[in-house]
Amino acid sequence: MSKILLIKPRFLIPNFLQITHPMGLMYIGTVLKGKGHDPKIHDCASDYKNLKILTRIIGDWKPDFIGISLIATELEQTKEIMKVIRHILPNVPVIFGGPWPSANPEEAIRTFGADFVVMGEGELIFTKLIDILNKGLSTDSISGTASIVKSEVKINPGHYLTEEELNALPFPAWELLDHKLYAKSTSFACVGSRPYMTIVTSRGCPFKCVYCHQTMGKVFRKRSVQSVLSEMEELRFRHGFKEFEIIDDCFNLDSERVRAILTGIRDRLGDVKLHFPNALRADMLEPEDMFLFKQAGTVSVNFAIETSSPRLQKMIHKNLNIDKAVFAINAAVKAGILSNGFFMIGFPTETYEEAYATVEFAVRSALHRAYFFIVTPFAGTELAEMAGQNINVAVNPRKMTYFYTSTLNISAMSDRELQKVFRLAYIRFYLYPKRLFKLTAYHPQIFSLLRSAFFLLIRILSPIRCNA
Ligand code: B12
Ligand code: SF4
Repeated sequence: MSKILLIKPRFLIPNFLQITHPMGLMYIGTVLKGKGHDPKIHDCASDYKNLKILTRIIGDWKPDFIGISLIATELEQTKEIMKVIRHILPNVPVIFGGPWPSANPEEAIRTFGADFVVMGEGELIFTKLIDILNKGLSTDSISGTASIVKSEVKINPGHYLTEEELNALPFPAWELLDHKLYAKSTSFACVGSRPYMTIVTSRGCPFKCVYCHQTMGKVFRKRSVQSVLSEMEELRFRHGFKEFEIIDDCFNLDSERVRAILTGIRDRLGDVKLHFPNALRADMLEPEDMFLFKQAGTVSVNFAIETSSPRLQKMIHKNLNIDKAVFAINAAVKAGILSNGFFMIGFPTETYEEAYATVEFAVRSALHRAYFFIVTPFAGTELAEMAGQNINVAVNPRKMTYFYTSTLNISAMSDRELQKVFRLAYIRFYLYPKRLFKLTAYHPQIFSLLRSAFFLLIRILSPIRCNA
């Protein structure tokens, strides 16, 4: 049995904790436990400023292995975490996993000092790696890993879990988390802090949006309806959770399955609240589906529209049918669901007129809330290639905030035009009396709404650092 510390670095803005349960680590934790290991999860949101708790855990508990799960924005804190680890336990094997290392294994090893990278879904590969390390066997050729072999980074491609393997996984290790941390933080759904649990019912997405890291692969793999409902029943009746956030990349790809899950929730779970913050594919929803969402307890949904321009929809390979999306939004609002939209401004070749048309689309829509983001070409995406820059240098994590991840202007707009349309977007959308009234009436927590308004102001007022 090995003691394995699983660390979740964070990227936060002061006093604004928007975090999600570290699902990847909970899945890895449950498999490790099944193999007789002793895993512990540490979420750095709890000691974000000084990593004091983490330092104590590493010093006192002395794990045999350390795993770190990170996305692109968490690189800066990962550097600090690595300093703490190497200071206290210089020789402990450190394994990186998650979206960023999976896309950048060489940099994870050379620049950040990981001993191994597990690429893609880690449940089976990580457990195998630990087993091989414990037996003292060669780690040079384990598929799905990267490591230094003869002074070179050797990458051994892996494969995604099959649907059968996905369904065979035990439920996530909820017991490894400090639930109070998530209950007091702002969740992905942005409806205020309260106890809730996150659920992943499928993995992978067949679409090919150019800005997406596509970390879960192109094959949609679904958990069985029975498995999803059993997980929710266990959370509801054994652990007392009444609120759930479903964060699949494409929850509504298979309409029949969606209807079966929602009907099951309605009939078997009783009085629960559901949120779909990682967005539903709006043009694949029949308007009448939204009533079933509501009957099952849905409080909020997000729709990722990104742009109203058919030209740009094609260019970014999202190909969203805007007319159908409008039907879905209207149906969701009519059903009494808090409906939010995600929009992106500043795609390559995007003109001021196109960006402004997207803003107008949002303003005229029935959406309660809209989030506008400036397009960020992250390394490893097709968008980064389209933007044609040395993105690892140009997108500087030190200069990012949650709202302004982009430090680049890759559009056809001047920096001034981009800033203008971005600010106008928020002002035009929210300074609309009818919308403000509806938003206040629908929003589940007024305090959280006021806090969002405060951060909205920061968003509008702070300077955007283009080409910094
Ligand atoms: C929840 C979520 C959020 C939450 C929480 C983010 C966080 N810091 O944890 C919120 C809403 C805050 C968020 C925000 C953003 N997000 Co986000 N988000 C997600 C989402 C939808 C789900 C993550 C999840 O739980 N997945 C399910 C679990 C099971 O998968 P997993 O975590 O990847 O874990 C598996 C493997 O990666 C691996 N693994 C993971 N960790 C480890 C560790 C070890 C040791 C090992 C061995 C293996 C391993 O094994 C796990 C099990 O199979 C993903 C999309 C996705 N499908 O994953 C995007 C995603 C992670 N987000 C992404 C991005 C870009 C962002 C933003 C930058 C967006 C923006 N504003 O521009 C912001 C950043 C905000 C911030 N504060 O850092 C990208 C990350 C790309 C990258 N290369 O880093 C993703 C992948 C979306 C995408 N497809 O492009 N996000
Ligand atoms: S629909 Fe979402 S998960 Fe799928 S490719 Fe587009 S951004 Fe990525």
